[in-house]
Amino acid sequence: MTAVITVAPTGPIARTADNPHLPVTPEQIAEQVSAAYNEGASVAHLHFRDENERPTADLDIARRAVDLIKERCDILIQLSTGVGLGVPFEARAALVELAPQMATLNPCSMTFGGSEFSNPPEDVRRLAARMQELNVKPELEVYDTGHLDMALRLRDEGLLDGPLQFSIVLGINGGMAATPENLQLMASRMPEDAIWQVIAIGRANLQLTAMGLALGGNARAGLEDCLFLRKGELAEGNVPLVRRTADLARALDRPIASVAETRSLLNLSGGQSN
Ligand code: KMH
Ligand code: ZN
Repeated sequence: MTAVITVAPTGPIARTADNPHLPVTPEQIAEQVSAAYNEGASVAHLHFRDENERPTADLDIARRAVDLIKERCDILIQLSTGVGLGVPFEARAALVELAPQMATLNPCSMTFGGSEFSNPPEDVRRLAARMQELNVKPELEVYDTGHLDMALRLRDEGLLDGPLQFSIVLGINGGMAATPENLQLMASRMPEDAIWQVIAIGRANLQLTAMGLALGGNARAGLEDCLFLRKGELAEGNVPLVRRTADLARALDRPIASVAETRSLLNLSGGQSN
């Protein structure tokens, strides 16, 4: 079975002071995404930054980054509607109007480190319905068992179409801890036809990514989730992280999914970006 590799180059939290190789401008993001594509990534999970490196839902910045990526490669675009803590929900939701192939959908509010990640139920329902109208495939970010139940409820209400695509996020303070037991539990609760990957934040990133691949999940790699290649060694950009993940998948007998294979696996048909 092939493995889909998603590159998450930037995220909302780290700054270049934490890792000087973090891409923050549209040009830097496009460069690192296309380099990651050459290493096997078929999906790019994107957050954007303003001129002060703050997370932004600015549509011009987003459009510019996506255009620059498309000039370089045909990687599938997944926009984060999480954007960044403190960015108003309506601004975050507006990103799906760019009609990417995919976008994240965070089903529940939660404590997120020292802040609050706000996803009120009626806003989430409205965003899910809009994504359905625009044929933007949701990637459901679940940080706890109850988030999975909420996603299944949205499916039962007709707001999500199968196959459902999940990210099991482990290691956020306020969500499930990054432990093998928690991953095993969540993987065992995935619907039969679901497509899923592990997002393990921080130190357990490599081990839980390997475990996810061994259990049949897909994999995500990039500086959004982990700034280090190994203890004490900052990753020199996204490429070393994606390359290692691709090597890991192949070692586990999971050939890397091409863009065409990923499209077919996810049943992608929509989005202007197609
Ligand atoms: N870092 C948080 C704001 C998403 O991309 O949709 C959660 C997040 C989820 O990044
Ligand atoms: Zn993200």
